[in-house]
Amino acid sequence: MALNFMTAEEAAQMINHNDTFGLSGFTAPGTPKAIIEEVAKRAEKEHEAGNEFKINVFTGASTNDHVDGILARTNTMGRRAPYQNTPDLRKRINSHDAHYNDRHLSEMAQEVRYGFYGDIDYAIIEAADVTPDGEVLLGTGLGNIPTYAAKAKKIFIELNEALPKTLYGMHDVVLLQDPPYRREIPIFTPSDRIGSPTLKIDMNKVVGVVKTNSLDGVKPFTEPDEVSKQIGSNVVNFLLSEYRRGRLPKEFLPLQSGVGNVANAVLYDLGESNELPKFRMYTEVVQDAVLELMKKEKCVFASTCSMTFSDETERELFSNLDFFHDKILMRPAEISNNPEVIRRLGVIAMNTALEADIFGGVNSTHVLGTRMMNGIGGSGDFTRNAYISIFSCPSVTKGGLISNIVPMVAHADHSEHSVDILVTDQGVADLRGKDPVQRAEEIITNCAHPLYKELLWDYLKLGKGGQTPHSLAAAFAFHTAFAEHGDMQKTDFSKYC
Ligand code: 0RQ
Repeated sequence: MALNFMTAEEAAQMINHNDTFGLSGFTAPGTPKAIIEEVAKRAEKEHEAGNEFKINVFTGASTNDHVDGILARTNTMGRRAPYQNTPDLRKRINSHDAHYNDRHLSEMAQEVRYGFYGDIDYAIIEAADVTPDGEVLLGTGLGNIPTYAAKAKKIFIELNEALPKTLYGMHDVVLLQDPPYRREIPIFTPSDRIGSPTLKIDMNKVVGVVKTNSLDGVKPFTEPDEVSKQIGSNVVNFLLSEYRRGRLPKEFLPLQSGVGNVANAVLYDLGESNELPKFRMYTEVVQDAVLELMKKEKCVFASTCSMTFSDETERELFSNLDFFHDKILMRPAEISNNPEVIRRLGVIAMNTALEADIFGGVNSTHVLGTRMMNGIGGSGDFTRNAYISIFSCPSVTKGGLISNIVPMVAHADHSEHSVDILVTDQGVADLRGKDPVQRAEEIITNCAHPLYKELLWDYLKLGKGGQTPHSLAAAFAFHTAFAEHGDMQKTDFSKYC
């Protein structure tokens, strides 16, 4: 079948108010870059004419400014799932202009197939290549595109000429059967392939192909600050000590690492250690540090959903693809983040908290309990099923006005049942095998900032019994002190005694 080339503007003219899109990609990589931007421009005109015009967007994870940024600024985002991380969309979500359903990333595809999200009107697939009979070579991030392409009534392809066709062989495309027909996922080591190098689509559904030519626009990392470096070094020392004590197998175990500067710093530090063996990753994103570790032959393989490299690193990858080709395999989110596989492989999970409480609960999503930051992302998929689950965060933020160790988290994403290790710049709390009071002692001693230790000890004394001795009246005293005085150090527990 001949490909029907069109401009992004022509594609946008086909869209109606309240249409639902399933987009390829996971973070910026693999996310379409042209059509949605034109839809947003069209929406602006519709809004000026007094017409309602919004679209609903489902993805693999966060996107890029061509999607979440521009749709938020033009107030064109209706429903959104399962994850986002842009400041503009964050504002729309917190003001209820956009309806955001923050979901575990491993579950989104199956829930769309189960029909929980209604119909998908359009899938947009970013492709490096497409054959007339419907074999799509995907780009640098997959997300949930196998499901969106299968469920969508119509498909657009964004053929990105910046993507080399030599990416062929770096994808492992799978569409799971749903219960009661779901079978085991036969991945026994991160490099096991179970699917196809291309995505097969029904060409009868393809209504247009739009050419683009652009890299993903991921910004390079800034040099980690002293606090991030200290957290990174604490995580690495913890892993080393586990390894020396024989609590990790001598072959080591696959790593998952979240996104951001701390995660990147941890990986660089791991590369510096001569004691740790070569390792593999079973993760959802690989960042710049991973490519460096591969060059040093410290990281020998990464299974991921996306290659979230800065443009500079992406260029380096593309010009040395022969070297990296067999070291990275990209899979759909329901495989990269699959609980069954994570549990089987014994993944060591490293994620970031906004705040943690003295009993081990973690808040990763809601600033001061109410304002959405980004979303749970894949952190729950990995945390709940990991061999060891590590959370890290700075001990204080906003120059010490906020303690990230609090009496009770103001929003619970990960419960104490799933969190094994907490790391701050102050040190490491090992929560394994401890009861709630023992955990509190460990966390206050090792992770709390000196500015807040006494207050946290005072809180622990307030509880009137029970296995987890909270004082329900005072549990949010840190947060209310910040709301009233702009400083958690102004917490006054005397009124609760
Ligand atoms: O505010 O932007 O005004 O400076 O929150 O804080 O320390 O820069 O944190 O960028 O590492 O992100 C948890 C959000 C951490 C992220 C989170 C303020 C702080 C700052 C950001 P400013 P930092 P990071 C893999 C796995 C969930 C998803 C996930 C995240 C801003 O890691 O979204 O893990 N995780 N996915 O000042 C009030 C506190 C605060 C606070 C920090 N306790 N109270 N404000 N801040 N702590 C990826 C995928 O799934 C794709």
